[in-house]
Amino acid sequence: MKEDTSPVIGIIMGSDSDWPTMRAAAEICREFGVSFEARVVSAHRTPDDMTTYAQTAMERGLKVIIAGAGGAAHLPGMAASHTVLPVIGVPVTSKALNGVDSLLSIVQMPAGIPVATVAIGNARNAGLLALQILAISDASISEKLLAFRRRIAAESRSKVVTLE
Ligand code: RP5
Repeated sequence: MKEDTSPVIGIIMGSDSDWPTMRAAAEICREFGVSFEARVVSAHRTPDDMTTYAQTAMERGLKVIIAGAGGAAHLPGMAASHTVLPVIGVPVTSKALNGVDSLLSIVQMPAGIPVATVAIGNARNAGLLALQILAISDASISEKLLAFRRRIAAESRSKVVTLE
């Protein structure tokens, strides 16, 4: 997926193996016409890069960071420790424990350093939450979110269940 210029949403992940999950966050940003960047930044394999990424994110113009990782998923929390930008964590499904390890690694942050954690594998919701944060000060994103909600409400109302 081609990176956008002047990104306002930063999507980072511990490995390229997280991309099949994390691309849903990028896709919803693109659907809404909001610029993003997507990078592999590992808390364990490239810790200095992770630190630099988070420490310079705000001055580069990012408004929200979405961070996904699996297993010993320290990336979202460590990124959050280096910035006051909101960080949304995406627990990626792991081979050994189906992502429960990722979820617990991300959600159990100590007091003072929050990470907004979405459900295991739900990068689309992470993208939507990032857009909702931006919508606080961007009426055009807010209007698109309201239209999106109307659409999913209509889809939900159109569902029919029957007892055969
Ligand atoms: C984590 O380890 C990554 O976020 C990924 O979910 C997991 C496995 O990484 P790879 O071994 O596939 O690179 O750091």
